[in-house]
Amino acid sequence: MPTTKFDKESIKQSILGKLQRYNGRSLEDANEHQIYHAIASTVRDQVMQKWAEYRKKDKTYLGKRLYYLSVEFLTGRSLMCNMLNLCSTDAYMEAMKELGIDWRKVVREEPEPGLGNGGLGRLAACFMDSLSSLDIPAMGCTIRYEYGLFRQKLLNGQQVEMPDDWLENGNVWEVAAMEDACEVHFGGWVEEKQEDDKLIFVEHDYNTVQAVPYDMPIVGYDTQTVNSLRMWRAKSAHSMDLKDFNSGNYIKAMQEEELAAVISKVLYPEDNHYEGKELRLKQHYFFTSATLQYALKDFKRRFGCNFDLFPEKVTIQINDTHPGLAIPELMRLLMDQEGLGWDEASAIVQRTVAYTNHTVMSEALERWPEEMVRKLLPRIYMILQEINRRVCARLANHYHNGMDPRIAGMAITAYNMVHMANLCVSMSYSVNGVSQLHGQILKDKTFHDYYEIMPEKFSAITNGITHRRWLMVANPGLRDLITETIGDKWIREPERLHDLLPYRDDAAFRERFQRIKRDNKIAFSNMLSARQNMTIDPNTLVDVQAKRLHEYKRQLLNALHIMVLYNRIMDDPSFTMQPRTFVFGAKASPAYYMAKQIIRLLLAISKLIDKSPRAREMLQVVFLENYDVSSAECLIPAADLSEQLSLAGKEASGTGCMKFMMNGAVTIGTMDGANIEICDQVGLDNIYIFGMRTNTVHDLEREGSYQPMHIFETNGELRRALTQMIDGTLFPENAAAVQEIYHNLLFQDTYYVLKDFGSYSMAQRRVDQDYQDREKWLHMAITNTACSGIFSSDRTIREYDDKIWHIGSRDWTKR
Ligand code: 26Q
Repeated sequence: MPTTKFDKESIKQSILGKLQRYNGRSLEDANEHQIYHAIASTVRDQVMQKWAEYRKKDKTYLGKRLYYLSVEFLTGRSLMCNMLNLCSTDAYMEAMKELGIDWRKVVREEPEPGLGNGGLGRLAACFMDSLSSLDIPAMGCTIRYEYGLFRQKLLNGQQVEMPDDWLENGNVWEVAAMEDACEVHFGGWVEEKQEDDKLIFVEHDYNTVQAVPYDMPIVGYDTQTVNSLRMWRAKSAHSMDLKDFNSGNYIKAMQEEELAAVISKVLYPEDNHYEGKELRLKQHYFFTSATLQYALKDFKRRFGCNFDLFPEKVTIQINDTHPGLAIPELMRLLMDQEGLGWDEASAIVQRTVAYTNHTVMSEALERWPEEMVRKLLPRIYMILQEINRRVCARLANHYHNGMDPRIAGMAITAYNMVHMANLCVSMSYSVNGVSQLHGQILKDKTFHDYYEIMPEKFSAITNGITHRRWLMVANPGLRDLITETIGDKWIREPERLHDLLPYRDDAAFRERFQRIKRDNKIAFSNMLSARQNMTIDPNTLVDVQAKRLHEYKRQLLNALHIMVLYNRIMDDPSFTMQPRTFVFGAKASPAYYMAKQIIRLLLAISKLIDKSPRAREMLQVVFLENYDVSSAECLIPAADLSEQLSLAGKEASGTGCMKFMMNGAVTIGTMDGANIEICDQVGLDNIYIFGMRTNTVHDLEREGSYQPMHIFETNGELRRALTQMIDGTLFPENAAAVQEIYHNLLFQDTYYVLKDFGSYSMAQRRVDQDYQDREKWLHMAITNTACSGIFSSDRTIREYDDKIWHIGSRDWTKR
């Protein structure tokens, strides 16, 4: 098959042709959505051609494959990244220009697949981009949620959730793979019977759900690889037939369809928080089981029943514990379907599954009531019990004491709960943390007892972000400046961004760097004006905190600091400061009351400042509605200051911090997660570090004697800002609106906001002074971009491959 050409002229013809064929329209009377669809379909043709070529070669591939299982993939829009990775951006840009199409308007028409909450889901998406770009054969596996993360509206000073019907107008980037549809079973009971000296297990009376995969192509940057992101959709296993219809079972059949389809209906909006909902357990088992059935089928196609080879040919990386049922499910398939014994099956699993932990917050640790698991997944439950029995027996043996108190903490089932993290640690061959500090905390605290027994399993691999989306696509101005300055080698080897370091002192380079930042602020302001009817002043310092709303991330530190600035301005007519625009982007989980209260507080602060012309000269607070991947791509390149305020020891890594840094924002942050490594890269002169260190926090937590009231009593500025939450200053109509925040901070302050406030406020003073020294600030900003290469997810994926997977890049010269 000849390769179709995708030069400017053929692109133009293709776009016009598609408009005519799909819509019966010429360009002049097509709307933006129709034009988007025509362009996306043209790009899609090119992707499909590559995909077909890749698949053909992949059929004969006999090496190892990665399955990356994650309950979330926050991919963001695909159009621009696909153009980039196909190396067609220039041709498309010229074609669009000649057709008089404004690409910025077209891009906006693509619905964003919001199939994730935050960091964990976005990490999975960055990993897919890097895997394909490094020619590593991999499949991402997840759920095709009909509704992604809710759309956030701000109404009457509060967050309101709306459904995210992202599939409403179809999805150009997916293809159903009916040939790989399979069945997943729930409920029923298990018969144990003897068959030729062998105990076998037969499942009865279960409910069947059909799992249908939809594949999304993941194109590598200038490579031949097109991996797939496989999204499983649940539907009823029984198709309705005429008999049902006539016998009055039509309604029943419809109800069955509804019951099955609900499994892939909606993404749970909880981030870093666990709730033991049965439907969620169903979701986890549903996509894990479907994925493993497929992995086994593909293995058998390649190697028959030679299961000894399985761990050499398949690696299953589980993104947190959510797909942890892969462990008992693989055992079930190997034993009940393939006839292997327990020991063989268990040995295979323990050489195949690798686990990444993403949080040390106890409220996020996944635990399921045993009774729920037993009822919903009876065979899986039996296997879990047997795993538990063997693990505990081994521990008893190890401690020479069956009653050792450590055993209960390490057991898979204890106190009527199934403890997923313990299952994953005990049965995986690798357990990794997502930053150096986090990896250390896993060893010292979270999984300390396991670490003592099996230290070789543990590692720390610092997260990364794809510099293709987060720099090349999101910030074309900076991308071009970099390439003009140091050539284009940095694209394949992002650590070469270091070559920019000497240009920190080059006046012409600085000037252009500053100009690009300013243009990005204007572009952000334009987006704001279109979306929320607001603008920002591009001459101000743009100070951004954008991430999920959570108490441990301490948006409250930022809020209190803004109130302190407001009071200084209002109290002292001679007070001046560098004018600042504070931007917040954050969704709160709908059931997380405190988080929603904090949004109310931020909106009230914004309103208070807007009312005062004097304060508005120096301050503006913007709450960006519905923060998502697309708005992040516009916001992050506009930022001067990146707020990373988590309590030390709580943010496993953070990845937003890396995106800001790469785009030339300077970080103000605690010694937590990846901030520490950013600090290692840029040095203390190019970052604002404040607050307690992890060991101090841990000491305070142990002592339990922290009294935030003492700080309230001694710090007047802070006391005033806190009091304004409840004295009618912020909420004139309802002074008690956010009183829980006030009380919490004064009497509890679980995340030591008051404790760290003084240090934060001092760091902010330095920011204010330094920003006014333009040369100094630019020097810092450029240093941040120049040192950000190590945070490319290409480095992260190489590390996973070297330390955990051992797959290697595909060598396209061999079969
Ligand atoms: C728990 C139990 C049952 C069901 C769901 C959950 C659940 C869901 C989402 C638990 C946690 C999450 C999300 C976690 C998350 O996003 N963690 C972030 O992961 C990033 C990538 O490694 C890190 O950079 C962040 O520090 C971490 O907070």
